[in-house]
Amino acid sequence: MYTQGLDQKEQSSDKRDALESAADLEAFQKRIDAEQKIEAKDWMPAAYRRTLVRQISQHAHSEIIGMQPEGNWLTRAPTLKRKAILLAKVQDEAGHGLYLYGAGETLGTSRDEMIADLLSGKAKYSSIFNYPTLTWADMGAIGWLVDGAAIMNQIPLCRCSYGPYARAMVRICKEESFHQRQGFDIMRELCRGTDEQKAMAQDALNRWWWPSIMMFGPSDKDSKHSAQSMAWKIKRFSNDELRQKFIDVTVPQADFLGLRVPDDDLAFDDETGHYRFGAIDWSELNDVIAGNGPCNKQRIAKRRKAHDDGAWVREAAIAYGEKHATKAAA
Ligand code: FAQ
Repeated sequence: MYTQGLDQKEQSSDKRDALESAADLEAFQKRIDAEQKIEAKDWMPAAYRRTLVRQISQHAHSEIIGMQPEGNWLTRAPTLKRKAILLAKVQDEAGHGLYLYGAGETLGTSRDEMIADLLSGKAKYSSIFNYPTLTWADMGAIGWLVDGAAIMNQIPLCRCSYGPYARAMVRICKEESFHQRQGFDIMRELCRGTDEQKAMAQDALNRWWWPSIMMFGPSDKDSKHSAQSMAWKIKRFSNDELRQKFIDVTVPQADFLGLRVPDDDLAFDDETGHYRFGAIDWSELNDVIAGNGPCNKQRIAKRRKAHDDGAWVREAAIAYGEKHATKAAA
């Protein structure tokens, strides 16, 4: 359905880069600067296409791998209502993965290729999903902080220059907003509960705070893709700008809950109107991205097994398609 760009894949990316004329590149940038949406069949620089396939596929992989930490609690949710809400949320993440693979396919890379890159370890997914979910309060912290960070990053993506990605993000953001609220609601209930429940909420905040602010990616000075992605209006804000917005919005929410953000240097700066915060341990982010986080191996092993276990479904779908194609041809 979405593979109309596949015909543009025949030449190698180097050849395509070399064939691009200065006039084509200039005309393309003019369209971007005029806020015109780029659509699947439009001409685009090969590097723009590669950047989008990289980002959209990594985004899709994050949604799919991101089902695991919360999926771990589906059978242990404290009430039937909480279980139903969590189940709906985890299913939404699967849907997000599918819309995003669909958006990626419009650029001429098939879903099978994108998934192969995830399973081989070539493609990344968000660092945040390599941390364990130890208590029920982690379901609250993930919804509140991880979905909260995801929304902060993804609302500007609704204005991304590439039409199919921008449009996919609209529905995703609406669903992420529900996810964030259900997480905050879990935290609020725990914080109004017994001392033990409040301590559980605090412990979850302690463990998820720093990984959540690392989700926004390396600092601007180390972000190799930001300058070009912002010039192409794929990214509308830099990693540091979004991180700061998230901190500014989230610290008052922690205050409302009566929880302490685990950062001794956190302080509101009256002059700038923003929170100042402590040094981020970039070595932790680099380690997790390099595959050495607490759960990287477990997450990818589980994904590979799920993929292998689903082989019969893909085979059956192909056989069914072939049967109908033969009938139609006859
Ligand atoms: N983890 O030059 P930059 C969600 C990589 S969805 C792992 O700054 P860029 C919903 C980056 O890929 C969460 N790798 O890169 C949910 C690049 O490596 P590469 C996912 C990271 O692309 C909630 C290198 O570092 N959201 O949470 C990370 O300009 C709950 C250099 O970095 C998206 O994917 C990281 N945190 O900016 C689901 C949003 N950060 O590719 C379930 C779309 C950076 O050269 C449960 N993506 N890297 O090998 C983006 O906005 C951007 O791609 C950034 C990175 C901001 C993530």
